[in-house]
Amino acid sequence: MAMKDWKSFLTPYEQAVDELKVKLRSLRKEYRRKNEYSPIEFVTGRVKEVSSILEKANKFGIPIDRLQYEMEDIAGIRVMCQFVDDIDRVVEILRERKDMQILYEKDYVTNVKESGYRSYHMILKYPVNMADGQKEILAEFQIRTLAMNFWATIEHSLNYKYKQNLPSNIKKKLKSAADAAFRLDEEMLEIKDEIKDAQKLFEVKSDIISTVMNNILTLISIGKVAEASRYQMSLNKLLEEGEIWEFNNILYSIQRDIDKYKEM
Ligand code: 0O2
Ligand code: 0O2
Repeated sequence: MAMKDWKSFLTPYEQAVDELKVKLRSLRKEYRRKNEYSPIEFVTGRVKEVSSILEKANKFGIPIDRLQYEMEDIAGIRVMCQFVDDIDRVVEILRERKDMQILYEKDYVTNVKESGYRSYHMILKYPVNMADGQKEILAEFQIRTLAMNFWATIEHSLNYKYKQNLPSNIKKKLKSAADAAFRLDEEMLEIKDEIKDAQKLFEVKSDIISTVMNNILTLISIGKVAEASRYQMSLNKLLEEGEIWEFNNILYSIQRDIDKYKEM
């Protein structure tokens, strides 16, 4: 296939990756807006490089004119989760969606690959609307924890360097690193509630601080500069170690002052 043809062949895949990234990132935003825990930490996506497509087609004996039917990961979306059980939630959410059709799933979280690789894969059919009409393409979701992602990224780059012929000492090290990543996920899951509470606390604090900051700006805008700098100093003192109730006290007090000045 000439390079110009590759460009037009890959255009719908690029469109699909862009759309799917927006859709999955929006899910995260929606959870955050509702102040709820998001099972999605972050999302990345890519269209496979032409050289990797050719290499894979060669390995699996896929003729170029069958690529669109037989190569499932030309469009790839990666969803990273904080905890192992978030993966199940993401999978359930994706199974319910009406804008894509899940064809099949590969559970490498339970059935760890020989290399030590863990991740949950979903292969889907996704319609994209191009200038010359609708086209259905195949895409792959890889859903994994941050620890699984860390391991897979390192292992992938080593495999790239050694062209699949990893020296046995490195293979052994990677296997034990995979076990360590697995244990990390297990241990993090045990303290998930604690971690979620801490994250929630952080979010609540950030919300209060930004409201207080906005109120300080309001005070300045109505000419109450001295009061504004008094509140700014009180806020600064709390920033490192302040408790939620102390931040709330400042918030309550500054809002009361603003209401008072606005009535005058
Ligand atoms: P935010 O606010 O940082 O979450 P694009 O589609 O252009 O937005 P692109 O080219 O796909 O982004 O970039 P990439 O490398 O796929 O990264 C996509 C998003 O994942 C970016 O977020 C990165 O910040 C985020 N990301 C990448 N690696 C990590 C990581 O290790 N931890 C975390 N938490 N996020 C990561 P955005 O979309 O810029 O927004
Ligand atoms: P890329 O784009 O470079 O990541 P296979 O040859 O069996 O690995 P298959 O049968 O198409 O490939 O499907 P599989 O096993 O589900 O793998 C598809 C993708 O999962 C791979 O894409 C990798 O991204 C990822 N993957 C699978 N096994 C491993 C592994 O052992 N280590 C790492 N780091 N990633 C893995 P590609 O084709 O490698 O392309």
